[in-house]
Amino acid sequence: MSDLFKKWRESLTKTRDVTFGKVASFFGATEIKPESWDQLEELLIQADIGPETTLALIDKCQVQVERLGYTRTEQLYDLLKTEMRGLLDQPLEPDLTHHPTVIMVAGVNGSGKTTSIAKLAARYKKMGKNVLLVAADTYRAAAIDQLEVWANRVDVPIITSQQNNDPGAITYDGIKSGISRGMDVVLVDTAGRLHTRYNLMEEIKKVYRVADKALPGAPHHSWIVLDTTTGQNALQQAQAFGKAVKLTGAILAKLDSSAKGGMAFAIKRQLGLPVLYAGLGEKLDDLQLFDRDSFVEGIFAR
Ligand SMILES: Nc1nc2c(ncn2[C@@H]2O[C@H](COP(=O)(O)OP(=O)(O)O)[C@@H](O)[C@H]2O)c(=O)[nH]1
Ligand SMILES: [Mg+2]
Repeated sequence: MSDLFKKWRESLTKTRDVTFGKVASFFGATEIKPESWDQLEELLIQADIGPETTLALIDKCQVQVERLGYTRTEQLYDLLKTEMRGLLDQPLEPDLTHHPTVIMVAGVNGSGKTTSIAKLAARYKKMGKNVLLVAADTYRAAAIDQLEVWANRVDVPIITSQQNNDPGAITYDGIKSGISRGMDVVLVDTAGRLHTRYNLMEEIKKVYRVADKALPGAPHHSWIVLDTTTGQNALQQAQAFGKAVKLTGAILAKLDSSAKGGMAFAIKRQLGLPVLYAGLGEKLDDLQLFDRDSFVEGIFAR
């Protein structure tokens, strides 16, 4: 077993123990009966896959079971895993060839934005990139301090301002500074906001417009950080953000402390967003490119 897969498996312990372990134990030397489908449906919904995605999965499996003439639930197990893998992405490292490549990171308060940015900074620095952090979360002084602490730890420069300064202005300055200092990657930490607050959602639109003014085409990537411990709720947040600004990917934070990792299966289908990275812990090197094989094996592995 590779170290990386071990890491995934370990991080998915809660999701496996609380939900997918039950799904796994449904399968065995038993016959597929009409009521088996209802049972499976209930288990998958309980596993936070969401009703819509669950029904789509069940439909696909039913078609295949018919076609292949399967009669036992253990035969259905592999089918289900294959269909589940098909709902997920196997992303490559995102394109970082713009100079600088501007990445905006959004999400609700506490979802894991700042921590994920620190991990991304460490990751890109390790790849040899010059990384600049921009603290555009100007609502809370603590948020600026928190990013500064991370910048010191990762040893990358940071652009900050006073609390309550205009987040658009700091984003503009940050990107301009990234250009003049010849940075490869500029990571912008935006203020956490409730997706239901109209004014704040208008403000984030403005921050995006300002980024494009500072560097036409920016942001090149716009990622939403989703707290996987909130399960299906996180999808509604992403939908609201997606209406305000153009998102290009999702980061799943806190998979290691969530029992609701099943929400990952609904993201591409329902939001049309690839899952790019997963937070598998609180340490700097705990952010990994999303890996669908490790994910599916990890949630079921006994
Ligand atoms: N276990 C775990 N904790 C995380 C992960 N990502 C973030 N956190 C924790 O979640 C909390 C909120 O994170 P923060 O980055 O401040 O969220 P923000 O408000 O969106 O910027 C902090 O205590 C982080 O340590 C993760 O992948 N795993
Ligand atoms: Mg933050």
